Amino acid sequence: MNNDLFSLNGKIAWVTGASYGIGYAIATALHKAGAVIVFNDIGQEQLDKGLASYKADGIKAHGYVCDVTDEKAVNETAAKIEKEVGAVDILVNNAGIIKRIPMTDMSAQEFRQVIDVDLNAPFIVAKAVIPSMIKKGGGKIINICSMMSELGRETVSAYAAAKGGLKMLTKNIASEFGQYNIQCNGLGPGYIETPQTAPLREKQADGSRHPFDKFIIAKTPAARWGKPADLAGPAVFLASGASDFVNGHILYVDGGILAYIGKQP
Ligand code: NAP
Ligand code: GCO
Repeated sequence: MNNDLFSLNGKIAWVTGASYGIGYAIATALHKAGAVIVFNDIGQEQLDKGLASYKADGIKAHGYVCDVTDEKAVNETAAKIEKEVGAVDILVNNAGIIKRIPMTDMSAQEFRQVIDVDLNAPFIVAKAVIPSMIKKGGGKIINICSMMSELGRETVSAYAAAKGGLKMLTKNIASEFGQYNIQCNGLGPGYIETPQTAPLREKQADGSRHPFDKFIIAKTPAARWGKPADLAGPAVFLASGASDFVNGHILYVDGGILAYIGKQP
């Protein structure tokens, strides 16, 4: 097997919202495959924490304060990255939020906030880097989707609508820009141990597992929550030449949860 197939040497990767969590794990994996890492965060304090983490892990990351929902700020950041680091070869639209609120209790403003970060922002950031990707002769866009791109559940209406839309935005970018050698695919993590899912794993007062924690364990063939590192290989695959003929695909990294009816209680 030609190992260069998965090499990212000489590539510049921008991972949005990657001070920690899934974005940090993906950025670390892309670095190990040879990419130069660029990331952003919404605030300077969190960005500095992220820079310190990358440094501690031996990674010289380039960090920028940027709210991905702010089109002007995104365009300015993309221009700064191109000037200071180089044109982006790999974009990972990772930044995301969730609000777990019963739909009839959720305000339209709260719904719009989730759609803004989880769907509008991937559009904005992709739009900012596609022209330079075309100039360079191609590029890779990886949108971090979710099992909620396929399934719903109580309290996550805005998130599921956003991630379902992100699945179709992924397919549309693939359709519109495949002719320029741009591959746009999705990564669909299952339930992963990060700050975003911490409330679903909180120990109960008696020290027992959270009911949702037990539910996910029973629904997952792997019988465990995913770790951010479980996304490393799939991310490198979709960022590398190994996936040059993979386009518009959502690669689920979920331990088999989408394939499984669940263990009998
Ligand atoms: P997380 O721990 O909540 O981290 C989210 C990151 O996005 C943080 O660094 C956050 O920065 C950043 N962010 C949020 N809004 C932003 C904005 N407007 N501009 C710039 N950065 C922003 O989430 P995670 O679990 O790592 O998830 C990362 C991605 O994977 C998300 O898209 C999420 O929907 C998706 N996902 C997660 C799971 C899971 O089980 N964890 C499963 C499937 C998909 P601040 O800390 O400064 O707010
Ligand atoms: C939730 C969880 C999920 C995960 C992930 C699953 O509240 O159901 O946060 O949405 O974050 O998206 O793939």
